[in-house]
Amino acid sequence: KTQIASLLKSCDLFPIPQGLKLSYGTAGFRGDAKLLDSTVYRVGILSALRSLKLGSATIGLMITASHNQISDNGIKVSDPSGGMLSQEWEPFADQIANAYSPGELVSLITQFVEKEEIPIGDKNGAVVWLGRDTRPSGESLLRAAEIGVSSVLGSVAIDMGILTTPQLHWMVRAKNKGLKATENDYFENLCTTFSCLIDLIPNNKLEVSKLLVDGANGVGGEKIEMLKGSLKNLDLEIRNIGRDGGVLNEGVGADFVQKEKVVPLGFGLNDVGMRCASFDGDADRLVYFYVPSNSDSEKVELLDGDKILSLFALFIKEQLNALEGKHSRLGVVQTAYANGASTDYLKQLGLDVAFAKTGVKHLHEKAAEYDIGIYFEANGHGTILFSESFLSLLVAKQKDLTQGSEEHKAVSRLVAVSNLINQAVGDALSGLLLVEVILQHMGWSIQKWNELYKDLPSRQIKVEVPDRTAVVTTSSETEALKPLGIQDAINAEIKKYLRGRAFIRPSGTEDVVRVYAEASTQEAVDSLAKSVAQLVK
Ligand code: NG1
Ligand code: ZN
Repeated sequence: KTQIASLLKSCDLFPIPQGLKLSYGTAGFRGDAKLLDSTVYRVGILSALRSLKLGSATIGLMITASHNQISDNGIKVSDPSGGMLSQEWEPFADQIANAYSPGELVSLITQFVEKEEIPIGDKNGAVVWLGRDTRPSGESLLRAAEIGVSSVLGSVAIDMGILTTPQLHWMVRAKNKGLKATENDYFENLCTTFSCLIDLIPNNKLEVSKLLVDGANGVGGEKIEMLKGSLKNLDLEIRNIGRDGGVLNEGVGADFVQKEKVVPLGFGLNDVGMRCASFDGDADRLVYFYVPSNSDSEKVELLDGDKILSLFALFIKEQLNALEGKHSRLGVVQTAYANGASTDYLKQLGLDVAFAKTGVKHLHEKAAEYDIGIYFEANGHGTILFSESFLSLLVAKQKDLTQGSEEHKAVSRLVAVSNLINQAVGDALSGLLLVEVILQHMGWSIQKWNELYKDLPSRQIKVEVPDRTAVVTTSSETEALKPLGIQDAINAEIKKYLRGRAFIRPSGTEDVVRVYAEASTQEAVDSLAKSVAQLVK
């Protein structure tokens, strides 16, 4: 009864806006920040319940809308493992986010608590760590989340301040493993493991050229700036840190560079040939690019998530090849948005290439099936997962082998990579450090790395439609089942083009239907994408 009274009281503070309809989607709830108080408050309640259900394990709650415009915001939940909220709880998240009256909300919660046998009022309460990106709306939304958490009896919400999404996931994971879990520990871990990998580079005499970083005017630029002084063998120049009037994600950031394939603001012809990296608004995506030397326009050569994946795969494979004994299972995971040329390249390397649905929760799950699973979305979100059992094997080997032997070095590199790279979720900071180490290891420039394979010309278009749920796809997302007949029409278009490929899919984060197309030339692919978009309209 006290619990119900507490919920009813706090619920009145956050009335749900008229007509609001939200879905947990590919990456939590997102929308216009002004409409999200009630949603964030309710997800606060959910995360407290999740913690109670899992024996008071620490849950993370991140307030961000990633690469979306600054006036948007959103919320996503990190499970104790540091991964995304278990998909089994998503329907409950949808229900409570959309519950219209306080009465309905409380009754949904009561039913769910009973069904899941969640121990409310036990000695140990819930623990929820809250983080937010640099959006101005973040602070008041964070307060709403705190009130949501605290309205579940005995629960504590801890404000961890402004963080990148992957930092919060990393901290939650570390905390639940009983490891050091502050932001400082996160930074320290990056520095030590990076330096360890640098020391393992064979005859490293390379003069390292400067790396230019586009911080998307968001939290990632700020954080890498804090790290900058402590990184040996890396010369960084960070732009778009969000001072000097730059606006978050506006003409800057990984999403912009990947979709438009032009330089972000603050970069231009003066930077010809330089190695550049771009983060998204919450620093869980990373892409690289350079301005080609023959350029007289804003166009860049893009090295996207697929190319980062290929670089990582090549390096990991090289280390695994140096190991004797047990055959290890290395797999890579992509989505339908992966460039066809990257898939061909990875297969030709002899790798096991698996496909997952869009959204990291799907890729992560698949990658966890391997000893080492590398996953990346083309947009630059990805990481490398090491299975617990394979990692213990490596650690044991590292102790047994003779120091200084090639095999010992290879094992040490793999162990260091497992510590450097964020095991919870894609992380632009740790991803950048790994790319930099590998390029130094190989002695490669960004241009040389880009030559691994040549992207097939591709085009992505967003189509605004009255109801995006009218598009229903197969589980692989590459064929549309509804509207009836549309797939036949798409197939007929594809047939007209050499190496043509195209598919449509409703976005899980924006109110649009996405069209993706590939073909042998840019003119061809633009025309293919356009005609498919016409079919959607
Ligand atoms: P949607 O809007 O569902 O396509 C987008 C990205 C996903 C993922 C999420 C979360 C594409 C095609 N889709 O999802 O890969 O990153 O945002 O940020 O890039
Ligand atoms: Zn993001």
